[in-house]
Amino acid sequence: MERTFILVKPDGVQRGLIGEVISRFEKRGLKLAGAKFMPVSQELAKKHYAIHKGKPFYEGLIKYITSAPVMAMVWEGTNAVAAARQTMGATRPWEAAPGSLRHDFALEVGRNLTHGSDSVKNAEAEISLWFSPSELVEWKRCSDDWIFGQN
Ligand code: IDP
Ligand code: MG
Repeated sequence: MERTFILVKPDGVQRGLIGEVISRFEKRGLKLAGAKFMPVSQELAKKHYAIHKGKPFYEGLIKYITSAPVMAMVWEGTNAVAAARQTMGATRPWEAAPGSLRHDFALEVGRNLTHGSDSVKNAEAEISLWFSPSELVEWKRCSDDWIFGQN
């Protein structure tokens, strides 16, 4: 089953929105495969955001993501990458669809609450950057067939 990597960024943690973010993904039907609450080192932040190196917002982004703990998570489900991005909303909160997390809880692009992988390939790379295999849980959820079932 497809997996994606999600972060509740420092602003979400500081604002007490970890539960809200988890709740949205749970209610959507995505299934939790791993989670840890942790500080982010400079080294990890730079690896995670390597693709943005050189962009005008890069230094500020590293400062932001290392400024307080984050909730790092792996969620799985049908089209997990795209579904999670949709639940998060567009990068710029003022362009995010009503009902999405970034629409409902953010105003600034530099304080946009969550990170979510943007492709299956990047999801795999980010999951292995942030989690060791033993930290990921495979489990049978009693609602799996009611959410992932095919007719
Ligand atoms: P994403 O988080 O929706 O995938 P990316 O384009 O990958 O968006 O950018 C990574 C993060 O960098 C964004 O979530 C946001 O926090 C920050 N960011 C992106 N563009 C800007 C900008 O123009 N100004 C300030 N921060 C930005
Ligand atoms: Mg991105």
